[in-house]
Amino acid sequence: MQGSLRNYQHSLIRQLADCVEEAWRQHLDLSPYPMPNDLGYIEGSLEGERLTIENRCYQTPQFRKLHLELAQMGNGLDILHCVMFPNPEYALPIFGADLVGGRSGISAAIADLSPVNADRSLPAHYHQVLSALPELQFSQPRVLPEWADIFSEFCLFVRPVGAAEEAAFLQRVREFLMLHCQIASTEVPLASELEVASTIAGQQYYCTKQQQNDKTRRVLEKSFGAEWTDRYMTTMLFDYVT
Ligand code: 18B
Repeated sequence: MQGSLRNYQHSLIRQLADCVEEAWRQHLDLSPYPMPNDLGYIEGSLEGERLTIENRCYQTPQFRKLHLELAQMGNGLDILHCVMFPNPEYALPIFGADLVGGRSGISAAIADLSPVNADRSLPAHYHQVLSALPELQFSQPRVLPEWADIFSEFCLFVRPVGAAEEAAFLQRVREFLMLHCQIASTEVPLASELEVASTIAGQQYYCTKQQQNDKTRRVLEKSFGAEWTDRYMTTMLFDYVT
């Protein structure tokens, strides 16, 4: 995986992108994910703001789609977006992360292992390990918007201030990823169709909520227009099995 947009992005974005790919390569059996040709590298500049997007996607037996996206607007706004969509035959939560920032620092750093089962609680093993991690203190915690009822009690949402908080965020996301990849790689498929239907419904709920993020929508619309953005958010960022 050669160098890319990340070499020109905020250092926390570069480090998190490297960390995600390292976890995937180390623990998972990656195959290419059939991505529409025209979505690997995208540039748009409808209203004058040039937005460059780089997508990488893989699949594994346990994951329908592993998606890492890096984006940069002009030279000012850097974004990392990552979602690990489980194959719905496995009762796994959804790992998701979003980093948004630029020159003056990262304004939003979000990471979670989000439950998708019927009672929207994490599987016991996840809960046990995550509860045992030391609680982190950030000087600028952020408040989730109304649509964001999909996240777990372990969700991190902060504006990291300074090198120590950036490192703490990165380390916690590394812990999420290691736990998740380790559990996922030994997970066996669900036996009942009813249970599979329930994870499908949970993933669908997660995606429809994420599609309501107007901050994401607005950034994409400025460079690509409303129609393209709607299609991109529903087919590339947050698509689901029905
Ligand atoms: N997102 N983010 O991925 N978003 O994709 N993101 C923002 O400082 C993009 C995810 C999440 O406060 C902001 O306020 C673009 C995933 C939440 O109302 C901008 C892309 C998760 C918020 C963008 C992208 C996720 C948020 C505002 C495509 C979680 C707070 C930054 C490349 C797992 C929303 C700021 C709020 C914020 C933009 C969460 C500009 C364009 C996977 C909760």
